[in-house]
Amino acid sequence: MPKVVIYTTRICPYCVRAKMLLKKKRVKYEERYIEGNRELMREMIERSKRRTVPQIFIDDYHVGGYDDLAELNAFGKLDPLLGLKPHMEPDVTEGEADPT
Ligand SMILES: N[C@@H](CCC(=O)N[C@@H](CS)C(=O)NCC(=O)O)C(=O)O
Repeated sequence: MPKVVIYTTRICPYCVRAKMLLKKKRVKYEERYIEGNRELMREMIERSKRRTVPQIFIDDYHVGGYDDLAELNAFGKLDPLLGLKPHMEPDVTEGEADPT
C-alpha cells in the first residue's frame, strides 16, 4: 500500500474532511502538523508549491487539497492511486426480465 502523507493544522475543516474520506476507505495516513513547525511548513510548501492545508501526497504524487482528493474520488481515480481494489457495482442488467 502506498504511503499517504497529509499536512494539516489543528483547526482546519478541509483537513477534517480529507481525513474522514481516507478513514472511510480505511487508509492509513501519516499526519504532519505544520502549525508552529517551520521545518514542516517549508517542506509542505516546497513539495506542493501551495500554502493552504491540507496538502495530500500519495507516495510522491501530489494530490492537492481536499477538493482535489474529493474530485479524484468522484471520478473513480482515487482508489487505484491508493492501491485499493476497484469497487464492484452490481450488474443492473442481471436478472432483468426479457422484454420480448
Ligand atoms: N480548496 C482547498 C481549501 C483549503 C483551505 O482553504 N484551507 C484553509 C484551512 S481549512 C487554509 O489553509 N487557510 C489559510 C489560507 O487560505 O491561507 C482544499 O480543498 O483543500
